[in-house]
Amino acid sequence: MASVTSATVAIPSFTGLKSTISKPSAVVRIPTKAATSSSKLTVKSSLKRFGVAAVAAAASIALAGNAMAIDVLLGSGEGALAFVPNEFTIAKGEKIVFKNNAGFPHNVVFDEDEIPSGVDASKISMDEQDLLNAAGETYEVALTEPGTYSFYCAPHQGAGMVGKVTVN
Ligand SMILES: [Cu+2]
Repeated sequence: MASVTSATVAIPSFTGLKSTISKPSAVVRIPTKAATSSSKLTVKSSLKRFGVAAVAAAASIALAGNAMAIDVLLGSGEGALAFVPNEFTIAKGEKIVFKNNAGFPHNVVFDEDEIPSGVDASKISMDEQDLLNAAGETYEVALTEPGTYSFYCAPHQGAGMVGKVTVN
């Protein structure tokens, strides 16, 4: 039971961030309704603590493996021109994998006016002209400077395809 609990604590931090795309396998494996609702409480409290103890959470994420990454879908399953999730928090150095999903072409451009000072937007962005044209194509980036970054999809910025990531 102890190991199950720690698994549900570790995964929800990412389940929350990954939003709809992640498969909550840890929850699925729990057999009873009572266990499921208690694991939801665990999820809630761990997410709350995530903000308060961001440093500790980031440390445990780092310990969990250097291959940690968050997936962000380009285009929602319902066909909306949006990043899913469009607002999330990650540990510095954690990889963001933008995955072309629907409504493409898309791309990922960081707003040079809304990233931490000293960060070169062109080094973390796709070229405005560069587009992901096929389902499953990805663009990966790791942000190493803590702060808040805004990004958008150049073809769909006017349609509201924008996002924000906080790096701790
Ligand atoms: Cu787009």
